[in-house]
Amino acid sequence: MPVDFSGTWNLTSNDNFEGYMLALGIDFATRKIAKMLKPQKVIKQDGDSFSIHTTSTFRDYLLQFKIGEEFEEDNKGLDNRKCKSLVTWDNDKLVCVQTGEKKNRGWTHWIEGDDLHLELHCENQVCKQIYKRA
Ligand code: ECB
Repeated sequence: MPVDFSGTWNLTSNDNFEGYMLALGIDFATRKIAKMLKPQKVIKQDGDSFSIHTTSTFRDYLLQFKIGEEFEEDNKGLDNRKCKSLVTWDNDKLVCVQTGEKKNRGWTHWIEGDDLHLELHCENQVCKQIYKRA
């Protein structure tokens, strides 16, 4: 049985979000607002189907996918670039590769103790986030 990421999770730490946003070319004004946010993730996991809803007071982002099935992701409200995304299991880690204009783009989720971890990477930048159960 794979890990169950289902639940509601609140951001408690956000290391180098600025560097990640800079790598994505997010403008100064948007970065200034975005780095103040404490987003919440609502994750629904049903077999190989996932829904990850990231919400905040500024913008929301909904991602739905199936493990092993590549899909077009539009990153609407984020950097608005389209990419081809593929999510797979690496042992108990959920790994997404986002192929497109930006090199080395993707993210990894895993659970450590009661915490949800997320590493977001783009080009040479890595943002490390930790979420606690709501
Ligand atoms: C949606 C809440 C954050 C809104 C930030 C607004 C503007 C910043 C623009 C671009 C920065 C890039 C990403 C923002 C960070 C989080 C959004 C979702 C990151 C992501 O890919 O999460 C994955 C893994 O949980 C599921 O989509």
